[in-house]
Amino acid sequence: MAEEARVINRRTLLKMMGAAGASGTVLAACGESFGVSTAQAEGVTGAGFEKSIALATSGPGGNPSWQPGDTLKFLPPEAIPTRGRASDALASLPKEKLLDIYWKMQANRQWESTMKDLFLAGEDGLYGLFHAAVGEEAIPNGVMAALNEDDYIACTHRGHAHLIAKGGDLNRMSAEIFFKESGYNKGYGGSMHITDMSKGIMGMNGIVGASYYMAAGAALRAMVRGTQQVAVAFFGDGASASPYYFSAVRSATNQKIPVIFVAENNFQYMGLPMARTVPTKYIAEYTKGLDIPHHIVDGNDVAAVYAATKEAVDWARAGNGPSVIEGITFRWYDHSGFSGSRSGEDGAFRIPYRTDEEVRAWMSRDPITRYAGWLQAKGIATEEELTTIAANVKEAVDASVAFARSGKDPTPEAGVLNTYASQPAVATQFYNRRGLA
Ligand SMILES: Cc1ncc(C[n+]2csc(CCOP(=O)(O)OP(=O)(O)O)c2C)c(N)n1
Repeated sequence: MAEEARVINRRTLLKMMGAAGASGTVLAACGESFGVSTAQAEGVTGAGFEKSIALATSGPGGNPSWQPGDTLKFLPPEAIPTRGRASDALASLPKEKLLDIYWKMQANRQWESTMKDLFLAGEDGLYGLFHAAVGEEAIPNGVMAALNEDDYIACTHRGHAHLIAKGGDLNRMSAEIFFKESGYNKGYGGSMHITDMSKGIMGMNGIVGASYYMAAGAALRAMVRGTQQVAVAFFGDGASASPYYFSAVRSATNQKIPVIFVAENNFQYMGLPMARTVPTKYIAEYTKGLDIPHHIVDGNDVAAVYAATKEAVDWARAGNGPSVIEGITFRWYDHSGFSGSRSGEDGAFRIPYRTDEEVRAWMSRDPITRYAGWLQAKGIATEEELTTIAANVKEAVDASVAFARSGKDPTPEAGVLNTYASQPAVATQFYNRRGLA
Protein backbone atom coordinates (compact mmCIF):
# COMPACT_ATOMS: atom_id res chain seq x y z
CA MET A 1 0.00 0.00 0.00
CA ALA A 2 2.81 2.39 0.89
CA GLU A 3 4.40 2.20 -2.58
CA GLU A 4 1.04 2.59 -4.33
CA ALA A 5 0.20 5.59 -2.17
CA ARG A 6 3.52 7.17 -3.00
CA VAL A 7 2.94 6.75 -6.74
CA ILE A 8 -0.51 8.28 -6.46
CA ASN A 9 0.87 11.17 -4.51
CA ARG A 10 3.55 11.84 -7.07
CA ARG A 11 1.02 11.76 -9.87
CA THR A 12 -1.39 13.97 -8.01
CA LEU A 13 1.35 16.43 -7.25
CA LEU A 14 2.47 16.60 -10.84
CA LYS A 15 -1.11 16.98 -12.01
CA MET A 16 -1.70 19.80 -9.56
CA MET A 17 1.48 21.55 -10.59
CA GLY A 18 0.62 21.11 -14.25
CA ALA A 19 -2.78 22.64 -13.59
CA ALA A 20 -1.14 25.48 -11.70
CA GLY A 21 0.99 26.23 -14.74
CA ALA A 22 4.40 25.25 -13.38
CA SER A 23 7.09 25.65 -16.01
CA GLY A 24 8.47 22.78 -18.04
CA THR A 25 11.76 22.90 -16.17
CA VAL A 26 10.01 22.79 -12.82
CA LEU A 27 7.83 19.89 -13.93
CA ALA A 28 10.84 18.15 -15.32
CA ALA A 29 12.68 18.68 -12.07
CA CYS A 30 9.75 17.17 -10.22
CA GLY A 31 9.44 14.28 -12.62
CA GLU A 32 13.11 13.52 -12.33
CA SER A 33 13.26 13.97 -8.60
CA PHE A 34 10.24 11.87 -7.84
CA GLY A 35 11.42 9.15 -10.18
CA VAL A 36 8.35 9.37 -12.40
CA SER A 37 8.94 7.70 -15.73
CA THR A 38 8.23 9.69 -18.85
CA ALA A 39 5.45 7.24 -19.66
CA GLN A 40 3.72 8.03 -16.37
CA ALA A 41 4.31 11.70 -16.92
CA GLU A 42 2.87 11.48 -20.41
CA GLY A 43 -0.33 10.13 -18.92
CA VAL A 44 -0.43 12.99 -16.48
CA THR A 45 0.37 16.09 -18.46
CA GLY A 46 0.76 15.23 -22.11
CA ALA A 47 3.49 15.14 -24.70
CA GLY A 48 4.90 18.55 -23.76
CA PHE A 49 5.82 17.20 -20.39
CA GLU A 50 7.81 14.31 -21.84
CA LYS A 51 9.69 16.74 -24.05
CA SER A 52 10.43 19.08 -21.19
CA ILE A 53 11.84 16.24 -19.10
CA ALA A 54 14.15 15.27 -21.92
CA LEU A 55 15.21 18.86 -22.50
CA ALA A 56 15.77 19.72 -18.87
CA THR A 57 17.73 16.62 -18.02
CA SER A 58 19.79 15.85 -21.08
CA GLY A 59 19.13 18.27 -23.92
CA PRO A 60 21.05 21.39 -24.76
CA GLY A 61 20.66 24.40 -22.49
CA GLY A 62 21.78 25.24 -19.04
CA ASN A 63 25.52 25.58 -18.86
CA PRO A 64 26.85 22.64 -20.87
CA SER A 65 30.21 22.80 -19.18
CA TRP A 66 28.55 21.77 -15.90
CA GLN A 67 28.02 18.12 -14.97
CA PRO A 68 27.22 16.28 -11.71
CA GLY A 69 30.43 16.28 -9.73
CA ASP A 70 31.49 19.66 -11.06
CA THR A 71 30.96 21.38 -7.72
CA LEU A 72 34.41 20.02 -6.95
CA LYS A 73 35.60 22.87 -9.16
CA PHE A 74 34.68 25.16 -6.26
CA LEU A 75 37.07 23.29 -4.00
CA PRO A 76 39.53 23.93 -2.46
CA PRO A 77 38.11 27.07 -0.82
CA GLU A 78 40.79 29.26 -2.42
CA ALA A 79 38.75 28.90 -5.62
CA ILE A 80 35.97 30.94 -4.04
CA PRO A 81 36.51 34.69 -3.91
CA THR A 82 37.34 35.52 -0.30
CA ARG A 83 36.76 38.60 1.77
CA GLY A 84 39.94 39.91 3.35
CA ARG A 85 38.93 41.11 6.81
CA ALA A 86 35.98 38.77 7.32
CA SER A 87 37.58 36.99 10.23
CA ASP A 88 38.31 40.28 12.05
CA ALA A 89 34.75 41.48 11.56
CA LEU A 90 33.34 38.35 13.20
CA ALA A 91 35.95 38.40 15.97
CA SER A 92 34.81 41.91 16.92
CA LEU A 93 31.53 40.48 18.24
CA PRO A 94 31.29 39.72 21.97
CA LYS A 95 32.14 36.19 23.10
CA GLU A 96 28.58 35.60 24.28
CA LYS A 97 27.26 36.24 20.77
CA LEU A 98 29.95 34.11 19.15
CA LEU A 99 29.06 31.19 21.40
CA ASP A 100 25.38 31.75 20.71
CA ILE A 101 26.17 31.32 16.99
CA TYR A 102 27.86 28.02 17.82
CA TRP A 103 24.85 26.93 19.90
CA LYS A 104 22.52 27.69 17.01
CA MET A 105 24.68 25.95 14.39
CA GLN A 106 24.79 22.89 16.63
CA ALA A 107 21.02 23.14 17.09
CA ASN A 108 20.49 23.33 13.31
CA ARG A 109 22.57 20.20 12.83
CA GLN A 110 21.40 18.15 15.79
CA TRP A 111 17.71 19.00 15.45
CA GLU A 112 17.56 18.00 11.78
CA SER A 113 19.78 14.94 12.34
CA THR A 114 17.51 13.81 15.16
CA MET A 115 14.45 14.26 12.96
CA LYS A 116 16.21 12.26 10.25
CA ASP A 117 16.79 9.37 12.63
CA LEU A 118 13.16 9.51 13.76
CA PHE A 119 11.87 9.60 10.17
CA LEU A 120 14.11 6.65 9.24
CA ALA A 121 12.92 4.73 12.30
CA GLY A 122 9.32 5.28 11.17
CA GLU A 123 8.35 7.32 14.25
CA ASP A 124 4.59 7.45 14.62
CA GLY A 125 3.14 10.83 13.61
CA LEU A 126 6.09 11.88 11.49
CA TYR A 127 5.20 12.23 7.83
CA GLY A 128 5.16 14.87 5.15
CA LEU A 129 7.97 16.69 3.44
CA PHE A 130 11.13 17.56 5.33
CA HIS A 131 13.92 19.47 3.60
CA ALA A 132 17.12 19.23 5.60
CA ALA A 133 19.71 22.01 5.38
CA VAL A 134 22.46 20.03 7.11
CA GLY A 135 25.80 21.20 5.71
CA GLU A 136 24.48 24.71 5.00
CA GLU A 137 24.45 26.07 8.58
CA ALA A 138 26.98 28.86 8.04
CA ILE A 139 24.73 30.94 5.80
CA PRO A 140 21.71 31.41 8.10
CA ASN A 141 23.94 31.94 11.11
CA GLY A 142 26.34 34.34 9.41
CA VAL A 143 23.37 36.34 8.11
CA MET A 144 21.43 36.36 11.37
CA ALA A 145 24.48 37.47 13.37
CA ALA A 146 24.39 40.73 11.38
CA LEU A 147 20.65 41.35 11.87
CA ASN A 148 18.71 42.87 14.74
CA GLU A 149 15.92 40.95 16.41
CA ASP A 150 13.26 43.11 14.75
CA ASP A 151 14.64 42.71 11.22
CA TYR A 152 12.65 40.46 8.91
CA ILE A 153 13.49 37.24 7.13
CA ALA A 154 11.56 35.35 4.47
CA CYS A 155 12.68 31.72 4.37
CA THR A 156 12.62 28.95 1.81
CA HIS A 157 11.16 25.43 2.01
CA ARG A 158 14.58 24.48 3.46
CA GLY A 159 14.20 26.91 6.33
CA HIS A 160 14.59 25.13 9.68
CA ALA A 161 18.08 26.57 10.04
CA HIS A 162 16.79 30.07 9.27
CA LEU A 163 14.23 29.71 12.05
CA ILE A 164 16.65 28.43 14.64
CA ALA A 165 19.27 31.03 13.74
CA LYS A 166 16.67 33.82 14.15
CA GLY A 167 15.68 32.51 17.57
CA GLY A 168 12.86 30.08 16.73
CA ASP A 169 11.68 27.82 19.55
CA LEU A 170 12.79 24.18 19.26
CA ASN A 171 9.83 22.83 21.22
CA ARG A 172 7.25 24.51 19.02
CA MET A 173 9.18 23.52 15.89
CA SER A 174 9.33 19.85 16.89
CA ALA A 175 5.66 19.87 17.85
CA GLU A 176 4.76 21.29 14.44
CA ILE A 177 6.76 18.58 12.67
CA PHE A 178 4.74 16.06 14.73
CA PHE A 179 1.52 17.97 13.78
CA LYS A 180 0.59 18.74 17.39
CA GLU A 181 -1.59 21.51 18.77
CA SER A 182 1.43 22.85 20.63
CA GLY A 183 3.27 23.40 17.35
CA TYR A 184 3.97 26.75 15.73
CA ASN A 185 1.01 26.38 13.38
CA LYS A 186 -1.12 24.45 15.87
CA GLY A 187 -0.29 21.27 13.97
CA TYR A 188 -1.87 22.35 10.68
CA GLY A 189 1.16 23.54 8.77
CA GLY A 190 4.01 21.10 9.18
CA SER A 191 7.60 21.88 8.28
CA MET A 192 7.07 24.27 5.40
CA HIS A 193 4.81 26.85 7.06
CA ILE A 194 6.50 27.52 10.37
CA THR A 195 6.28 31.25 11.09
CA ASP A 196 7.13 33.43 14.10
CA MET A 197 6.26 37.06 13.55
CA SER A 198 7.37 37.91 17.10
CA LYS A 199 10.92 37.25 15.85
CA GLY A 200 10.52 38.79 12.40
CA ILE A 201 10.33 35.31 10.84
CA MET A 202 7.83 35.69 8.01
CA GLY A 203 7.85 31.98 7.59
CA MET A 204 9.11 28.99 5.75
CA ASN A 205 7.53 28.74 2.37
CA GLY A 206 6.50 25.96 0.03
CA ILE A 207 6.38 28.36 -2.91
CA VAL A 208 9.80 28.49 -4.49
CA GLY A 209 10.73 32.12 -5.14
CA ALA A 210 8.07 33.62 -2.84
CA SER A 211 10.66 35.11 -0.51
CA TYR A 212 11.69 37.94 -2.87
CA TYR A 213 8.54 39.97 -2.67
CA MET A 214 7.70 38.99 0.90
CA ALA A 215 11.01 40.41 2.06
CA ALA A 216 10.90 43.38 -0.31
CA GLY A 217 7.38 44.18 0.91
CA ALA A 218 8.40 44.07 4.57
CA ALA A 219 11.45 46.20 3.80
CA LEU A 220 9.35 48.72 1.88
CA ARG A 221 7.00 48.99 4.85
CA ALA A 222 9.98 49.61 7.15
CA MET A 223 11.34 52.20 4.74
CA VAL A 224 8.03 54.07 4.55
CA ARG A 225 7.72 54.07 8.34
CA GLY A 226 11.37 55.03 8.80
CA THR A 227 12.07 52.22 11.26
CA GLN A 228 15.58 51.34 9.99
CA GLN A 229 14.65 47.66 9.80
CA VAL A 230 15.95 45.55 6.93
CA ALA A 231 14.61 42.32 5.45
CA VAL A 232 16.40 39.29 4.05
CA ALA A 233 15.08 37.07 1.26
CA PHE A 234 16.67 33.62 1.29
CA PHE A 235 16.52 31.63 -1.94
CA GLY A 236 18.17 28.67 -3.65
CA ASP A 237 19.97 28.30 -6.96
CA GLY A 238 16.83 26.76 -8.45
CA ALA A 239 14.69 29.65 -7.24
CA SER A 240 17.10 32.08 -8.89
CA ALA A 241 15.64 30.89 -12.20
CA SER A 242 12.36 32.59 -11.30
CA PRO A 243 11.60 35.75 -13.27
CA TYR A 244 10.38 37.23 -9.97
CA TYR A 245 14.00 37.24 -8.84
CA PHE A 246 15.07 39.70 -11.51
CA SER A 247 12.03 41.89 -11.13
CA ALA A 248 12.35 42.02 -7.32
CA VAL A 249 16.03 42.97 -7.41
CA ARG A 250 15.34 45.52 -10.13
CA SER A 251 12.40 47.11 -8.28
CA ALA A 252 14.27 47.16 -4.98
CA THR A 253 17.24 48.85 -6.66
CA ASN A 254 14.99 51.36 -8.33
CA GLN A 255 13.28 52.31 -5.08
CA LYS A 256 16.29 51.77 -2.79
CA ILE A 257 14.39 49.27 -0.68
CA PRO A 258 16.42 47.94 2.30
CA VAL A 259 16.25 44.27 1.33
CA ILE A 260 19.10 41.78 1.07
CA PHE A 261 18.84 38.90 -1.39
CA VAL A 262 20.76 35.90 -0.04
CA ALA A 263 21.32 33.00 -2.44
CA GLU A 264 22.08 29.70 -0.76
CA ASN A 265 23.78 28.12 -3.72
CA ASN A 266 23.94 24.40 -2.96
CA PHE A 267 24.17 23.52 -6.67
CA GLN A 268 21.14 21.26 -6.46
CA TYR A 269 17.67 21.99 -7.81
CA MET A 270 15.63 19.04 -6.60
CA GLY A 271 16.92 16.30 -8.91
CA LEU A 272 18.84 18.55 -11.26
CA PRO A 273 22.43 19.61 -10.83
CA MET A 274 22.95 23.35 -11.15
CA ALA A 275 24.56 22.45 -14.46
CA ARG A 276 21.11 22.36 -15.98
CA THR A 277 19.58 25.43 -14.40
CA VAL A 278 22.14 28.21 -13.95
CA PRO A 279 23.65 29.64 -17.13
CA THR A 280 26.52 31.48 -15.40
CA LYS A 281 29.18 30.38 -12.94
CA TYR A 282 27.76 32.54 -10.14
CA ILE A 283 24.14 33.49 -9.48
CA ALA A 284 25.33 36.90 -8.28
CA GLU A 285 26.46 37.59 -11.84
CA TYR A 286 22.86 37.78 -13.11
CA THR A 287 22.17 41.25 -11.78
CA LYS A 288 25.62 42.76 -12.08
CA GLY A 289 24.21 45.37 -14.47
CA LEU A 290 22.49 47.00 -11.50
CA ASP A 291 24.62 49.37 -9.52
CA ILE A 292 24.30 47.57 -6.17
CA PRO A 293 26.79 45.51 -4.15
CA HIS A 294 27.19 41.85 -5.09
CA HIS A 295 29.05 39.62 -2.64
CA ILE A 296 30.12 36.07 -3.53
CA VAL A 297 31.34 34.23 -0.45
CA ASP A 298 32.37 30.85 0.86
CA GLY A 299 28.98 29.84 2.25
CA ASN A 300 30.57 27.30 4.60
CA ASP A 301 32.45 30.04 6.43
CA VAL A 302 30.38 31.94 9.00
CA ALA A 303 32.93 34.75 9.10
CA ALA A 304 32.69 35.36 5.35
CA VAL A 305 28.89 35.31 5.39
CA TYR A 306 28.74 37.58 8.43
CA ALA A 307 31.13 40.16 6.94
CA ALA A 308 29.20 40.34 3.66
CA THR A 309 25.87 40.62 5.45
CA LYS A 310 27.15 43.29 7.82
CA GLU A 311 28.21 45.38 4.81
CA ALA A 312 24.86 44.79 3.13
CA VAL A 313 22.94 45.70 6.30
CA ASP A 314 24.96 48.90 6.81
CA TRP A 315 24.43 49.78 3.16
CA ALA A 316 20.66 49.21 3.45
CA ARG A 317 20.24 51.06 6.76
CA ALA A 318 22.13 54.01 5.28
CA GLY A 319 19.37 54.30 2.68
CA ASN A 320 21.28 52.84 -0.28
CA GLY A 321 18.92 49.96 -1.02
CA PRO A 322 19.48 46.28 -1.75
CA SER A 323 22.49 43.98 -2.04
CA VAL A 324 22.91 40.48 -3.36
CA ILE A 325 24.91 37.89 -1.43
CA GLU A 326 25.69 34.46 -2.81
CA GLY A 327 26.96 31.81 -0.41
CA ILE A 328 28.55 28.78 -2.03
CA THR A 329 27.59 25.68 -0.08
CA PHE A 330 26.26 22.13 -0.42
CA ARG A 331 23.45 20.16 1.18
CA TRP A 332 24.44 16.82 2.58
CA TYR A 333 21.06 15.10 2.20
CA ASP A 334 18.70 14.48 -0.68
CA HIS A 335 16.30 17.21 -1.77
CA SER A 336 13.58 16.08 0.60
CA GLY A 337 13.43 13.15 2.97
CA PHE A 338 16.35 10.89 3.64
CA SER A 339 16.92 8.43 0.84
CA GLY A 340 20.54 7.35 0.59
CA SER A 341 21.16 8.08 4.28
CA ARG A 342 21.42 5.96 7.40
CA SER A 343 20.42 6.45 10.98
CA GLY A 344 23.24 7.85 13.11
CA GLU A 345 25.38 8.64 10.05
CA ASP A 346 25.80 11.95 8.25
CA GLY A 347 25.13 12.49 4.56
CA ALA A 348 23.21 10.84 1.74
CA PHE A 349 24.94 8.84 -0.94
CA ARG A 350 24.19 7.09 -4.23
CA ILE A 351 21.98 10.00 -5.33
CA PRO A 352 21.87 10.17 -9.15
CA TYR A 353 22.32 13.91 -9.68
CA ARG A 354 25.55 14.21 -7.67
CA THR A 355 28.60 12.09 -7.02
CA ASP A 356 29.57 10.52 -3.70
CA GLU A 357 33.03 11.97 -4.18
CA GLU A 358 31.71 15.53 -4.18
CA VAL A 359 29.42 14.88 -1.21
CA ARG A 360 32.41 13.64 0.80
CA ALA A 361 34.54 16.55 -0.34
CA TRP A 362 31.91 19.04 0.80
CA MET A 363 31.40 17.19 4.06
CA SER A 364 35.09 17.59 4.76
CA ARG A 365 34.44 21.36 4.66
CA ASP A 366 31.85 21.08 7.41
CA PRO A 367 30.91 24.64 8.44
CA ILE A 368 30.47 23.66 12.09
CA THR A 369 33.86 21.99 12.41
CA ARG A 370 35.42 24.98 10.70
CA TYR A 371 33.71 27.45 13.02
CA ALA A 372 34.73 25.40 16.07
CA GLY A 373 38.32 25.47 14.81
CA TRP A 374 38.12 29.24 14.27
CA LEU A 375 36.78 29.84 17.80
CA GLN A 376 39.63 27.83 19.27
CA ALA A 377 42.33 29.32 17.03
CA LYS A 378 41.21 32.82 18.05
CA GLY A 379 41.31 31.81 21.73
CA ILE A 380 37.59 32.60 22.06
CA ALA A 381 36.53 29.16 23.30
CA THR A 382 38.18 25.96 24.48
CA GLU A 383 37.37 22.50 23.20
CA GLU A 384 35.72 21.74 26.56
CA GLU A 385 33.46 24.78 26.29
CA LEU A 386 32.36 23.76 22.81
CA THR A 387 31.75 20.17 23.92
CA THR A 388 29.57 21.45 26.74
CA ILE A 389 27.57 23.60 24.32
CA ALA A 390 27.03 20.62 22.00
CA ALA A 391 25.85 18.53 24.98
CA ASN A 392 23.45 21.30 26.07
CA VAL A 393 22.03 21.43 22.56
CA LYS A 394 21.47 17.67 22.61
CA GLU A 395 19.48 18.03 25.81
CA ALA A 396 17.40 20.83 24.30
CA VAL A 397 16.73 18.83 21.12
CA ASP A 398 15.77 15.68 23.07
CA ALA A 399 13.51 17.77 25.30
CA SER A 400 11.82 19.23 22.21
CA VAL A 401 11.09 15.74 20.90
CA ALA A 402 9.63 14.73 24.27
CA PHE A 403 7.55 17.94 24.22
CA ALA A 404 6.27 17.09 20.74
CA ARG A 405 5.47 13.47 21.58
CA SER A 406 3.44 14.47 24.62
CA GLY A 407 1.41 17.07 22.68
CA LYS A 408 -2.25 16.75 21.74
CA ASP A 409 -3.42 16.17 18.19
CA PRO A 410 -5.46 19.09 16.81
CA THR A 411 -9.20 18.49 16.65
CA PRO A 412 -10.83 18.23 13.21
CA GLU A 413 -13.09 21.18 14.15
CA ALA A 414 -10.03 23.38 14.52
CA GLY A 415 -9.37 22.88 10.82
CA VAL A 416 -11.56 25.86 9.94
CA LEU A 417 -10.22 28.14 12.66
CA ASN A 418 -8.71 31.36 11.32
CA THR A 419 -10.40 30.82 7.98
CA TYR A 420 -13.46 32.52 6.51
CA ALA A 421 -15.40 29.37 7.35
CA SER A 422 -14.85 30.07 11.04
CA GLN A 423 -16.94 33.26 10.69
CA PRO A 424 -20.54 32.16 11.32
CA ALA A 425 -22.07 34.06 8.40
CA VAL A 426 -19.47 32.83 5.94
CA ALA A 427 -19.61 29.33 7.35
CA THR A 428 -23.42 29.21 6.92
CA GLN A 429 -23.08 30.36 3.33
CA PHE A 430 -20.38 27.74 2.77
CA TYR A 431 -22.46 24.91 4.22
CA ASN A 432 -25.64 26.07 2.48
CA ARG A 433 -23.97 25.99 -0.89
CA ARG A 434 -23.03 22.40 -0.29
CA GLY A 435 -26.43 21.49 1.06
CA LEU A 436 -24.89 20.70 4.42
CA ALA A 437 -26.67 23.22 6.64
C1 LIG B 1 6.61 27.83 -7.54
C2 LIG B 1 7.13 26.44 -7.23
N1 LIG B 1 7.64 25.70 -8.24
C3 LIG B 1 8.11 24.46 -7.99
C4 LIG B 1 8.06 23.93 -6.71
C5 LIG B 1 8.62 22.53 -6.42
N2 LIG B 1 9.92 22.67 -5.75
C6 LIG B 1 10.04 22.58 -4.41
S1 LIG B 1 11.60 22.77 -3.90
C7 LIG B 1 12.15 22.95 -5.47
C8 LIG B 1 13.61 23.13 -5.75
C9 LIG B 1 14.16 24.40 -5.21
O1 LIG B 1 15.54 24.39 -5.44
P1 LIG B 1 16.47 25.52 -4.90
O2 LIG B 1 15.81 26.85 -5.08
O3 LIG B 1 17.80 25.34 -5.51
O4 LIG B 1 16.55 25.27 -3.33
P2 LIG B 1 17.15 23.99 -2.58
O5 LIG B 1 16.05 22.96 -2.58
O6 LIG B 1 18.35 23.56 -3.28
O7 LIG B 1 17.44 24.48 -1.20
C10 LIG B 1 11.11 22.86 -6.38
C11 LIG B 1 11.24 22.97 -7.85
C12 LIG B 1 7.51 24.73 -5.70
N3 LIG B 1 7.44 24.29 -4.45
N4 LIG B 1 7.07 25.99 -5.97
